[in-house]
Amino acid sequence: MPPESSESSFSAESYFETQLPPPSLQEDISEVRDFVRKQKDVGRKVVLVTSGGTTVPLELNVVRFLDNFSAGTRGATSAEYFLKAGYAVIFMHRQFSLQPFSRHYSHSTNPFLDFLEIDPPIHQRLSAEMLISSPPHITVTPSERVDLLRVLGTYKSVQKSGTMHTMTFVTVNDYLWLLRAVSQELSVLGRNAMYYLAAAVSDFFLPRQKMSEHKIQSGKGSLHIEMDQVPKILKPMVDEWTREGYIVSFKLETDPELIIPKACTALERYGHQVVIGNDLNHRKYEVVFVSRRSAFTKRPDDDDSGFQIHWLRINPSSASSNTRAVKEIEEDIVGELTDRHKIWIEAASVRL
Ligand code: PAZ
Repeated sequence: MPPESSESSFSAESYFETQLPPPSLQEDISEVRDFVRKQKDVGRKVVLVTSGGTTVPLELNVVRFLDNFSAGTRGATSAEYFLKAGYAVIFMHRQFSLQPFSRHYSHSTNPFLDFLEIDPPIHQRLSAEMLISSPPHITVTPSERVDLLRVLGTYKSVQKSGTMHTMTFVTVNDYLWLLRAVSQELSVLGRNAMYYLAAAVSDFFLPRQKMSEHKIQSGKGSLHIEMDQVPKILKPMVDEWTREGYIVSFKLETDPELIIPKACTALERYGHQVVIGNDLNHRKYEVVFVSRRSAFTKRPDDDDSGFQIHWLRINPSSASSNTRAVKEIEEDIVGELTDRHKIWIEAASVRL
């Protein structure tokens, strides 16, 4: 039997009334405001990409916390494809999770020290004197140069154009406060804003009023913690925080049978534009787009249900978890979304 969960005692409103904002919130907001204004001035579309997992602290002076599996691959990879498609990107990610561009040289899968060479080769420790008097050159292993130049070149040009703004969260509380604030700032762009919510956000949390101030002590047998449900923020996001933005949420399941029904329920309940469903073990090569059917998004293969179901698949053997994957499914996800977003923007002018 799955564990039972009781009704959430927090609405989004009561959550923000009772839980404290992260200390840097005001600073973060003013940086985002500046970034959004610059993009608005040049008429660039902006996407907020959320990425990585959230923690749930168990103590106020936090020693222990719950976490989840997400490395931030989906978000970091998608951000690169959005930039390539001409969007400006607000990359809101879990601290230390993967980031666009540097993800190609992740310390665990492709450590950059492994393809740097000392020229001329030196096989001993370099003394401080040598480093100052005749420092050797550092070169890149020839077989790695093309890839590195491609990544580095794009990274530098994104930096120069100022089209990516990065911000970090750690806890689910940081995430919720930031998401609300960034959404409100982005709402000035109306339909030119997209929200791509790929972060793996905890469904449960411990309100600060129920947290122990200090490290939870052992010695009293097993530990029982009752968590509250994190408020469903997609509803206020659609109704209050954003104005006509294009909102894409993700639904992760481990039981594939649940993906489409749960995506449909979410669309009915919250009224946003797309749910992208994915199964934990197949997420690198298979996702499903679920959306409400409309005259603007109708496809020839649609059935008569109120929902449009569209699978995106790539060859599993080309979608290795290695950073040198031949093909990344995020390229197709972003391609599909940017097409849909364009139709969404054009639909507004048709209605006028
Ligand atoms: O970060 P990652 O690439 O390892 O995983 C991506 C993902 C599975 C977290 C994302 O595709 C997703 O489904 N996010 C939403 C998860 C959820 O809260 O249902």
